Amino acid sequence: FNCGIGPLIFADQFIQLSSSLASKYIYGLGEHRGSFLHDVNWSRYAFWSRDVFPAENLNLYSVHPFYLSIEDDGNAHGVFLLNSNTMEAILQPSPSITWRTIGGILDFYVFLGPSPDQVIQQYTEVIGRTFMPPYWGLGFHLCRWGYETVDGTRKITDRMRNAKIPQDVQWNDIDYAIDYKDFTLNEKVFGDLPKFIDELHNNDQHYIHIVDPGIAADSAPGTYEPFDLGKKMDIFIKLDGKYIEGKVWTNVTVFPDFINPRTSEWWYRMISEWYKKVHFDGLWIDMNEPVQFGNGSLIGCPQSKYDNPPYTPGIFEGILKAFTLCASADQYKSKHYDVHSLYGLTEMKATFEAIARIRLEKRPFIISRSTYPSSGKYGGHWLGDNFSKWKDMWYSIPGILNFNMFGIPLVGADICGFNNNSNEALCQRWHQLGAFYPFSRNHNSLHVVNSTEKCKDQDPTAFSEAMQISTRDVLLKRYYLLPYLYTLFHKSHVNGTTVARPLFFEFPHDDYALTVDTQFLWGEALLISPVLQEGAVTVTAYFPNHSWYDFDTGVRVPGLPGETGKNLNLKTPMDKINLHIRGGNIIPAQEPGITTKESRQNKFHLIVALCTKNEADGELYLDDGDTLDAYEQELYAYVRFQANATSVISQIVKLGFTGSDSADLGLVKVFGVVQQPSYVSANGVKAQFSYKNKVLTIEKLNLSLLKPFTIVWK
Ligand SMILES: *[C@@H]1O[C@H](CO)[C@@H](O)[C@H](O)[C@H]1NC(C)=O
Ligand SMILES: *[C@@H]1O[C@H](CO)[C@@H](O)[C@H](O)[C@H]1NC(C)=O
Ligand SMILES: *[C@@H]1O[C@H](CO)[C@@H](O)[C@H](O)[C@H]1NC(C)=O
Ligand SMILES: *[C@@H]1O[C@H](CO)[C@@H](O)[C@H](O)[C@H]1NC(C)=O
Ligand SMILES: *[C@@H]1O[C@H](CO)[C@@H](O)[C@H](O)[C@H]1NC(C)=O
Ligand SMILES: *[C@@H]1O[C@H](CO)[C@@H](O)[C@H](O)[C@H]1NC(C)=O
Ligand SMILES: *[C@@H]1O[C@H](CO)[C@@H](O)[C@H](O)[C@H]1NC(C)=O
Ligand SMILES: *[C@@H]1O[C@H](CO)[C@@H](O)[C@H](O)[C@H]1NC(C)=O
Ligand SMILES: *[C@@H]1O[C@H](CO)[C@@H](O)[C@H](O)[C@H]1NC(C)=O
Ligand SMILES: CC(=O)N[C@H]1CO[C@H](CO)[C@@H](O)[C@@H]1O
Repeated sequence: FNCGIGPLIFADQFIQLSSSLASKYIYGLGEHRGSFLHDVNWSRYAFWSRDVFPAENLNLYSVHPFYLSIEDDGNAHGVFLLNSNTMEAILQPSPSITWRTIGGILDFYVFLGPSPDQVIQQYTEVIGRTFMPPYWGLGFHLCRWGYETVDGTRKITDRMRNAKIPQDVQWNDIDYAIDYKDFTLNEKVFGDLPKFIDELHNNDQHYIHIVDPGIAADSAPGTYEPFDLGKKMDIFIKLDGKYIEGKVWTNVTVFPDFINPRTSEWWYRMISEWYKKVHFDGLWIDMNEPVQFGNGSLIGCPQSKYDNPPYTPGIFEGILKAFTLCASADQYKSKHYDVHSLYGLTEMKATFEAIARIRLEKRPFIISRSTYPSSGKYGGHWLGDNFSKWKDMWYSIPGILNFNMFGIPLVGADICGFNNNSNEALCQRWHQLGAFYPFSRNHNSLHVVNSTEKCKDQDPTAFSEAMQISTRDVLLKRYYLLPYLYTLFHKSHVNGTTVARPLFFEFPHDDYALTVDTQFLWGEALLISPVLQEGAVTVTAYFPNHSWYDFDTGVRVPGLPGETGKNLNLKTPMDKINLHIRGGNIIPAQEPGITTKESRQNKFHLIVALCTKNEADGELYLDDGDTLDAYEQELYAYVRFQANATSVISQIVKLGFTGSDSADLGLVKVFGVVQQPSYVSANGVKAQFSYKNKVLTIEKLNLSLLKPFTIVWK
């Protein structure tokens, strides 16, 4: 971090600082769309939260002035500039970086790793660790804008259940409200919503709907409590002493100032009133860049040093007021100019606190479009309003990898794409990839862009039998792997480790791995190599120099480890996604049901993948899945597994949870057992087993994961 390469400029509304970069391998600087590895050939990344259809070179919904760099010796470090003003970072070929911000101070944090994942652990130690999602939140979510009625929604949920396709959560977009107003229920078409939510709950499913921050201000006094009470509590953003009025979904809209502590109380009161009627399980907060359809307000913005700064970083449309509020508007203790990009974060925090109070002692589940460093403490993110296009599907991988680095591991893109119509092949492939998004949701728009044509249904049951079978299989695979995913979220909650991560996080010395963004890992063990191209039935997948096994068959990837890593061509017919487990790991899994509740009654499995030294280990975190602070209150169990050439044993690290769900281990598969065993025992009792392709499968076990066990073969 050498700042001697250019002058420091520190003027009112203009601060510039340059530093050299350790290498041209630089990642992060969000939210921007593009390949995961940045190009240092004069690329400019602007920061100012903005609602716009994602495209290259645009400042998008979130702001994350953080980068991670891999040095020539494979060590990693991270740099975070804690500044919320409009900014830009310019990458230059020397290689170097220039930061320009038009406010605030230079508050830099440097994280020295040295491994990439340690950089993220150190970064999240500063900005806050991941919230622990409820177990059901890791199930499959389904949404669209345009179900139109409760029956329209119910029809799809029923169709999914009849097709036995896993689904934990049904969502609604803004269709449920009257004229898009928050906390109103359009009784004509959604009057039945409370009953529908009860039905979902009775089926062990959950319900989430959208809420926007803009509050309608054009109703007669006494007819719309969110505005009336907000006015009484004086919590809206002002300009020149009056509420700044804009247009969002309603013609006259005002904007709660979530930085003001009174606003959290108002928000809590609104949500808790609403909850008396609508028993949602989580909230989806959108439009919180914040969006205002126009320039600044209904009457524009004053001429001021804030609205017309001497220098404006390279943001979309080049003006601060575009599609949002005037920068000169007053928020609690500061100008919108300084805190614009914190709007989403502050709304997430207020929403988290409200839900924690309302759903007593249960975990809040929040997905937000706009985020800022620390947002991961309160919720997750989806990648915005993408198109139903193959390229957008690919871009979702850099997207989820970035947000894992930003401390927001609960992230995914809209499966099948949001805007425009999807098609069966794209949707089938996208479900295969989306089954491995940490946050897995299919969501669709109302209309085709710039048209009145309604978007075609894109839930799995809208397609052929073959597509449904393939989607069911891959979602069941996700559910099978949930104990592993949940354990990864626990690690993220406790230590800030990433959940989904790029290959180079595990292989930072491998130059080729530094460029891969068409594949990714869950934790350190599971490699996901999806089809991203139309018509393709093979995937060229990169395998770093290590032992790897096909997750389905247990067959070892040939020739590895060898001299170096290898690109291999994998056959990938329409109904397949390539999953590989890395030697040296033990993954806990559980026989899947079509809800997480059902899955949790089933037997656990362990998938053991021996490395070349014939060793493997892994962990399992278990709790009741929804108690707030289960870890902090020590209401959890933690089990460590170890294997070698002749045994798998467990060790109970913590036993604070014994719960009513299943903790029975029914099956253990060991990949890479070189010789056929003749005898297998579990806790000294003879066990049933089979052996094929160097895979030892030990079946019909009757072991509890909450007691130490020893499985031995010879
Ligand atoms: C950098 O970009 C310029 C202009 O687009 C181009 O001419 C040049 O070849 C690029 N250099 C590298 C190293 O890619
Ligand atoms: C919003 O304004 C439009 C155009 O002026 C008008 O047609 C519409 O009725 C207004 N909507 C409401 C709810 O007042
Ligand atoms: C916002 O202002 C810009 C620049 O003055 C102008 O080009 C644009 O049309 C305005 N947008 C709206 C919605 O008024
Ligand atoms: C979306 O669909 C419309 C109507 O078919 C088409 O005109 C438009 O180009 C599509 N947009 C994209 C980005 O594909
Ligand atoms: C929709 O139409 C507007 C106005 O004609 C145009 O500027 C915009 O690019 C179109 N959007 C898409 C995604 O086609
Ligand atoms: C967190 O990190 C510490 C220190 O490295 C380690 O001992 C502990 O096992 C980690 N906890 C989890 C849940 O991974
Ligand atoms: C690849 O792995 C093998 C076995 O661990 C090792 O002998 C070899 O040196 C590795 N190659 C490289 C380039 O690190
Ligand atoms: C494997 O682990 C078991 C249990 O810890 C131990 O008794 C045995 O000696 C180990 N075997 C080898 C080959 O290391
Ligand atoms: C499983 O084990 C439990 C206790 O360890 C025992 O009570 C039960 O009979 C066993 N079941 C079978 C099918 O072996
Ligand atoms: C699927 C997809 O295209 N995802 C992209 C959507 O847009 C966000 C914002 O740019 C990107 O981060 C995603 O990669």
